[in-house]
Amino acid sequence: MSAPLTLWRGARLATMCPGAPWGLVEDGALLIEGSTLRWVGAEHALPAALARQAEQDIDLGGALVTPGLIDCHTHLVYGGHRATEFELRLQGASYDDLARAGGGIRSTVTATRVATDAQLYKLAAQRARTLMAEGVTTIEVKSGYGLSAEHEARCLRVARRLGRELPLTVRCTSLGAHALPHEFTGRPDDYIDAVCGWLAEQHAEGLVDAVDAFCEHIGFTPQQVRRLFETARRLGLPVKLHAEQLSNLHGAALAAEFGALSADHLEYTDDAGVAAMARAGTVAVLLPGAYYFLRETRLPPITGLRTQGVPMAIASDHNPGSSPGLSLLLMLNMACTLFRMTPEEALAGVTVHAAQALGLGATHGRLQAGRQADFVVWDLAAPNELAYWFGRNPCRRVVQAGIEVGGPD
Ligand code: DI6
Ligand code: FE
Repeated sequence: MSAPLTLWRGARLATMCPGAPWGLVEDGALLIEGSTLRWVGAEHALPAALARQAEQDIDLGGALVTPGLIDCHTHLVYGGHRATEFELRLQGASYDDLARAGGGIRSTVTATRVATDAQLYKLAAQRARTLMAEGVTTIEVKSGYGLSAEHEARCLRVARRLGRELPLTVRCTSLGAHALPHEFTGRPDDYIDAVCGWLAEQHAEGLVDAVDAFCEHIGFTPQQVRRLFETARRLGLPVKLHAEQLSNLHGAALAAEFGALSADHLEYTDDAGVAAMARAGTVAVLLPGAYYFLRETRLPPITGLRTQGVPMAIASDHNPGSSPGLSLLLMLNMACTLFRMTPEEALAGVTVHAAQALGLGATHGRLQAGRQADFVVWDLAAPNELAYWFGRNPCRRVVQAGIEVGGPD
């Protein structure tokens, strides 16, 4: 027996499908069957036979509807916070100095290791719900604050549990190569060997959708990242990389060489890195929250990415050190004001391109028949308003996998 059909109509649809700016459809209708979009288009074109099958008919009175938003780069699972480091940075300490002095990521590792599974889950679920209240229906969650076999697996299990218990699609990324834990001081190559070993175990337990690393002078060298990526390749796992956030180690080109889903940050990426990403079809994930919070002044190569046709995604990078924000809509605004992206590019960055960055490019990120029925009804008339307002939540209703999950709490 087929699932009951629900008709949502009277919508201004920003489908994000090619053909028209924003894929805009006026007087649009969406027909939902189970968790899937059965039909999407202008209401007058909806076949009468299909319309008759709808058990429920919901008129949206002209409201804007977009695909569910996708936050494709977050570090949601951690204990503690770093407000004191924030104060130290305001007094002149640099992010790198704090990291080298044993603070930074490693101080969050200490706080994460002492937290119980229940505490980690509660904190991560609260953060996820804050994102969801603004229309987020899919997130990526990285490990990277456990940095031991036991604690990395614990963080990944918490991430998986979010996907089981919340109305949210969750993709889990293993980021053991985030920083060198104190047990391995002076032995980064041994640490990478250990991370490669854990990866196989995490994968066998079904905890990993992708593998990430922090390629940086305060993280890991391209040679170390290469070894990790070779292990990921042997396990059949896709890769992505924190590349060129603070300096240019040619990480974007390395990621592209491995056919990475995405290379993220990219403030210091050069033309050769952009060209390599374009050839490989690697998505550029831009993180204006980290750029803002670290008071970075060097812009990612937006013009080069645009002219070379590299898809650009936008994400929160939510983490306690460089981007403690939990508003994806604010990231849209910052992508426009700080990075000079267009509002349409910004929305594509949290829908169609974010889906691609998670390997969900065929099923998520657009309002199109056959895709998962994830969409948001906004208290807005035009799609460019999404990037315009900030500090206000215009999310009115959210449907995830065909089920209405509510709007803001
Ligand atoms: N880059 C980032 O922006 C986060 N991780 C990374 O590799 C920051 C992590 C932190 O400071 O806790
Ligand atoms: Fe990050």
